[in-house]
Amino acid sequence: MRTKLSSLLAGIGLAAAASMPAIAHHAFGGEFDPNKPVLLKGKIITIEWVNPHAWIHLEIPKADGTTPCQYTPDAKCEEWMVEGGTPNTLLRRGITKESLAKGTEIVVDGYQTRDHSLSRANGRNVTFPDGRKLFLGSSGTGAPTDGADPADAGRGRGRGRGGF
Ligand SMILES: [Cu+2]
Repeated sequence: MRTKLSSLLAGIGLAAAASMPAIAHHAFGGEFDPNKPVLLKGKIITIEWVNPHAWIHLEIPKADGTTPCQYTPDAKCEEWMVEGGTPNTLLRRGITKESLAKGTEIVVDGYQTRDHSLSRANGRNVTFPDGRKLFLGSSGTGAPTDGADPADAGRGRGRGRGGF
């Protein structure tokens, strides 16, 4: 009986998890700084294609970079981690593992973490070498309505993007 009950409970737990909306994870403001927009141009070192967020690791060539770049010969780089939406939402927008292949140079604009010492950001848009610009973020997290998220269209724009 005990076994039956616990497997029943486990089943209910799984069903609840599966029906939870994808946007129910963390709020933007808890982790990221809406007043600290960043523009990152670099090559993809690796991606973590995992829920609830895909993470893109980029190497950014920097004069004072700490590690040798993998894709830019004779240069030093700084590694940045960029948070995107779930792999599923990215796929629906046309962002695939293949388009994020290692060594691909992309431009990402987003917002840095509240802890400015971390090289970490919430991605808004990604621009690919062929010029395609796609929304990289999660919808409904409370991120600034900066025009990046097509789902914000009906709500109008909030604050501007400052420098860019
Ligand atoms: Cu989240």
